[in-house]
Amino acid sequence: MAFSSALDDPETDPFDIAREAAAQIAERTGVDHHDIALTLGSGWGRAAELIGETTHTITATDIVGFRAPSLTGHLGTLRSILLPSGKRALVIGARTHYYEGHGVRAVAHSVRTAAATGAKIMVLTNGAGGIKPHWKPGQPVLISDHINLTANSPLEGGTFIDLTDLYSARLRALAREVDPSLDEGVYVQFRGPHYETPAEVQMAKIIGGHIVGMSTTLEAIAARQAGMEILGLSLITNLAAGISPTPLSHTEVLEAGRAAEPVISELLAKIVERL
Ligand code: 8IG
Repeated sequence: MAFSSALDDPETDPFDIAREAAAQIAERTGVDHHDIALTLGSGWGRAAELIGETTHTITATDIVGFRAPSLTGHLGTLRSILLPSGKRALVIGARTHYYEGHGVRAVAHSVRTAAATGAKIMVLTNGAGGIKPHWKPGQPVLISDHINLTANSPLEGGTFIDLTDLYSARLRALAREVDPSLDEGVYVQFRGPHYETPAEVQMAKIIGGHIVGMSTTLEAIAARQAGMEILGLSLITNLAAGISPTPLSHTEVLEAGRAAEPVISELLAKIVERL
């Protein structure tokens, strides 16, 4: 049987594919170990230029298990960056979203690959909708916890993993040393790709959510399984449906991301300096 990705074959072990991907990255870059990894979501892309010196850029689809991103505004590269501290960062500009329908292995692959390169810290960033009414488009917030509404998990079989303090309190405190004004909230992942109805946003609020998005929770679970420490950051590009008086437009979302990009990228670069 032909599979469009090695990950689609149920006989393969996704961790073997991740190790193979990490070996390919080491071969392409000559860097056999990365210390931290960052997934840059909408609005966060410029951070790659600010955190250090990019020594290698790889087209993600050249690495086993990675897929071409389906969306403009999302990069399709992997970069190895030398940080001022001498540490190495792997920057993932190629996120596969759950809503693309390629399954949870495809979603978790970049995180598992990052772990296989040696990364002990996973920084997950995204663009998202805000539920707290005083939040403004363009504002970055820390993810304190999540509610996964995908009804899925990247874990296979009877794998029971504790998710207490999934979004590291230590790393959140460290981010607040850089910017004490950083607010935080519970991230609710919907499947998407449609935005929520106002009623769904009210549900998210009632169950304890503050941020709505279409990524991150499955990646965070996979990162925890891989033993990584996780920092989650959302750029609030829009107030969630019904919180804002105006309907959501993807163009406006991208525009808010672009406008905030220099500021939040600098924030992220300063945080990474301390990791
Ligand atoms: I950017 O309002 C962005 N991504 N689910 N809802 C969801 N995802 C988002 C939103 C939003 N804004």
